[in-house]
Amino acid sequence: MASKHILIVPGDGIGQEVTAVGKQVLNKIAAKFGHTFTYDEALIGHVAIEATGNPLPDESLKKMRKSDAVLFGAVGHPKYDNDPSAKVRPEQGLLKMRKELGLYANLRPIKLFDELLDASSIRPEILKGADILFFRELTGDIYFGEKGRKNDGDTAYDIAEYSRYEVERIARKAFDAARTRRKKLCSVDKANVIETSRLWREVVQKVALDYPDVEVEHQFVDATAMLLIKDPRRFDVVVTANLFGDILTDEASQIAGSMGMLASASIGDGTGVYEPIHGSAHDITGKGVANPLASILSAALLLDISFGLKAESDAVISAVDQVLKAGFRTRDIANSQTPADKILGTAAIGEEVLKRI
Ligand code: GGG
Repeated sequence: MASKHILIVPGDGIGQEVTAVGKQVLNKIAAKFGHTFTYDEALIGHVAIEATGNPLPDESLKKMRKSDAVLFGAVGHPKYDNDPSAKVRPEQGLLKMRKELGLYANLRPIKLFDELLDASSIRPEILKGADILFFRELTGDIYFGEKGRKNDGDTAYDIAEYSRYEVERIARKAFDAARTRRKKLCSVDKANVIETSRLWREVVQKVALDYPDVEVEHQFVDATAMLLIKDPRRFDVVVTANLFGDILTDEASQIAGSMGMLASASIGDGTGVYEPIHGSAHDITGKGVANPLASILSAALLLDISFGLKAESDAVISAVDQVLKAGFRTRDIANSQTPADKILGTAAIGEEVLKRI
């Protein structure tokens, strides 16, 4: 029987709605399997700025460090998107959390549930069986390098930086994962143009020597963007830099039918953070229609990776599968054939998952 302390960090917009459902799922797992999960909450993002002026208050960081795992929602607010001169922004909280907790590896499984073959705009015969595990490097690259303005503000710059050490540690995580899957690894870069990508490729080639059982290919990011749509089943484990991973996994979410289906795990030196890959989606906030399945699947990753509770994690994934098999959908994964009474809101589809755990 496990006794664990989980920090719930809903953040902004639909983060609040979907994380509430993720927490219900964790509660149900604790009750069913006899574990004791205790909870606390912390602020991040726009809600933290409103309350304290800081997108990641020290108190939140302290609570994260003391927890066994964090279930996180999303950050963002349209008011900052339309104000490029804003000095304090919700996303700064997200980046600081990743840096301070040493969360250098972001795992993003792109798994298509068979029942959602018709939710994707990609042809089913190309898609069926697609199953990719992305490793997005999370604490380096252009996101964390020096940035600023010069020439009286008329020129802007963001510096991309990677050290050998940073590339090697994410590469090793990805190779280790490839060994447990189809033993295929694709490293994505832009080594024909970018210096950090040349170092990236050099380091991955060196690490590959320690994994002779893993088949390695190197692809440019632009070619990868095309191949994900043309032939997604050719990929097994994909490892890439922060910016490329951010963009490619949003694209790859269409393989799984919707951004609302993609969970992620951010791991590294300390407490792991689990979150849907989607953002705060203010256009649907408060309407009760957000898809909570990515948060539920993030809770499944939390149980497996941070707590080692594989059977419990599988029970969550199986419950999601059964809900989809029963024909239930949220708006984002429904199509013109979905009966109206099968299209559920956030809380109702959460209830269907809970019933099947
Ligand atoms: N749950 C993911 C989230 O809140 N995304 C918003 C965002 O700012 N993402 C940028 C990033 O992931 O680097």
